[in-house]
Amino acid sequence: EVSYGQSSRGALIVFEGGDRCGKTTQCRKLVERLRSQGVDAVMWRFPDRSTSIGQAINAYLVEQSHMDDAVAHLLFAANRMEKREEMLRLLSGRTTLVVDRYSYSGVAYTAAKGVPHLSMDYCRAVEVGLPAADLVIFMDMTAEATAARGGYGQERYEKVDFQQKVMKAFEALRDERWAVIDASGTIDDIHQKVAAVAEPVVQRALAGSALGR
Ligand code: DGP
Ligand code: NA
Ligand code: NA
Repeated sequence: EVSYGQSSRGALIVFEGGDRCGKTTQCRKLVERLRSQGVDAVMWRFPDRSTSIGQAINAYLVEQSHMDDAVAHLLFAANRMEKREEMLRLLSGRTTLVVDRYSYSGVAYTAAKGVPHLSMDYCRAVEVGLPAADLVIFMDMTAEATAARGGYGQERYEKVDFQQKVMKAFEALRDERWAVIDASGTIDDIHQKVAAVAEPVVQRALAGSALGR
């Protein structure tokens, strides 16, 4: 993980959670809110399916292709790494990045597969060098509850038993930068909770004070 010292910069805010937890909606609403306050903010998502690596990932997710688990893991990581320089450039230029999934998904989804040679430590190792998140907003919802949502089951990982393992893996990754938010409420209630944890982090980054919360 890269640290940026104490100069004024944008914040890196990451949303994580299981599939269909509502992250994407909340990312959009947070970016809108920050912009309305005059904060330069953009939304990104990983995997970024627009790059050539992202297209290979998309084919894998929609089950048009098979890949060895390690290869899939490395491609997801490479898809973040190919954005590394741009992320650092934007953050140091005081743009706040609101990112729909990041390295935590990288570790949790692969670790949930239970492949012996793909340990959590191995999974983490290939993420080294990416900018560290200032805040991780974890959208907490059970695998059973998300499975009841529309469109569920269309992609490779959208299966209840697998999502339960993903949620366990996420639990093992939690640290002091995480804010766990109940994702079963209304869109507006969740948004208020998100804003309450995100705004101070953004202001601190822009003010150039110490990282984190
Ligand atoms: P989304 O577009 O947010 O629904 O993500 C697509 C799927 O890819 C979702 O099931 C989560 C999974 N995913 C996201 N990042 C990674 C990663 O780095 N590694 C693995 N194995 N899966 C990931
Ligand atoms: Na999904
Ligand atoms: Na999503």
